[in-house]
Amino acid sequence: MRDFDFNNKLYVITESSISKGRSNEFVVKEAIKGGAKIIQLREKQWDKNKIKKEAIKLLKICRKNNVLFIVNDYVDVALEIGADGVHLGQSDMPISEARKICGNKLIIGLSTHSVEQAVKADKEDIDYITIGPIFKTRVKDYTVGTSIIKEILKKIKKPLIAIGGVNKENIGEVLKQGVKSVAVISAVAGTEDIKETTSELVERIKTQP
Ligand code: TZP
Ligand code: MG
Repeated sequence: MRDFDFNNKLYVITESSISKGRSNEFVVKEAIKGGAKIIQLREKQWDKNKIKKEAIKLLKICRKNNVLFIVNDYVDVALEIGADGVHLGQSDMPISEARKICGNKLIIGLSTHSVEQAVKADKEDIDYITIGPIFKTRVKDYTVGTSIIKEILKKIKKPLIAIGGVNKENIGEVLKQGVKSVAVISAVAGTEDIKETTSELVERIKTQP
């Protein structure tokens, strides 16, 4: 799976607390119907056991639909259930340690929040890099803006994915900076018509400038 093509993809991340009472299974199924090609389970308030159980269910849905499935934070859970990858942040375990644990069995993605972090991440044994929050979002108290994307793209080789406050209204500004893929939580999980919104975002990514 480490040869997955991260270009021109919509990456949908779960967050059950903003999903209007709908289950992650429902959100994921609808997002996949709309054309999402990467799904991440990200539940910061849940314990590991609950995450593992949920991950098994979501992995099954993703497998059936040939969609990539990534677990946030837990390398061991991702490995145990046979997920495609794990997503780590700047304060999670070092990439070298994570890679030692999983070998080439998992894709590793890393969150970055500055040019410096992205350039450093590009030298690590990882498969994609996220940059954000581009716009204002619930989970962080700062933004990095859109122009950082262009700056980072000049300096790195690994696939870059923009995240943070991206939605139907502003995705054009993000894609204009040259990034090929975008990750969203609330734009999909928090919208009424998940399938329709996903397919609009996917269409914008496919037809980006
Ligand atoms: N990392 C940077 S911004 C963000 C994460 C996990 C949250 C993105 O959520 P939303 O709802 O798409 O702004
Ligand atoms: Mg983390």
